[in-house]
Amino acid sequence: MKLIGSTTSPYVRRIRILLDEERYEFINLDIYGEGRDELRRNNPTLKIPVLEDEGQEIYDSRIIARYVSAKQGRDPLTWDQQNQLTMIDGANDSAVTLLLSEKSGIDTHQDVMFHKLQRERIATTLKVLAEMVQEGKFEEWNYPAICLYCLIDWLDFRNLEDFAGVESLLAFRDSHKDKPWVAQTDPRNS
Ligand SMILES: N[C@@H](CCC(=O)N[C@@H](CS)C(=O)NCC(=O)O)C(=O)O
Repeated sequence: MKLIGSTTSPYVRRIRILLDEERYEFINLDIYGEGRDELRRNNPTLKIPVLEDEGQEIYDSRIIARYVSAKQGRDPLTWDQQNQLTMIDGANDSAVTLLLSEKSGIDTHQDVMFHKLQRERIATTLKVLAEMVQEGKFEEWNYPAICLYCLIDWLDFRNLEDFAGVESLLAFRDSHKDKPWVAQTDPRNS
């Protein structure tokens, strides 16, 4: 099994944590620099993660997680868990968009519809996710909880969110930060 990704991507980190003790090769690419040709050879959507296993290539963390979970004999996600993932991915995709805009020299704090829509989505999803944490809906350390962890820790790592009013998300993050695969995949140590 081979996982193509980077040490900073929250989408890759969730798969690395899910893979846990599995034996696999990790290819760490700089997808905006010298690793881009390798990415072009492996995924026409030009995104990470990509998983390769027994001649099968799989794109997108959500599909990779389905593949890995099935191999590990885990139960499929419930519809409510799928909705949790959709909220986490909604916030994560919008935050990646804001980060790439900033890296492109665009001021994302201007009064521009596109950036306001991203910020609104991040705010609405984080609010609901914070309420779910308070209600105990992320108590079990399962795939949605891993994804939430990777999102919150990445927003903090990239200084993209001040977490005002959604402090329970930081408390959730802190309660899991010393777990073995979590600590080993901390993007700050890469
Ligand atoms: N839906 C995808 C999103 C993956 C994604 O956006 N990965 C980022 C890295 S954090 C990426 O490859 N971005 C490249 C780009 O947007 O050009 C998944 O869950 O795997």
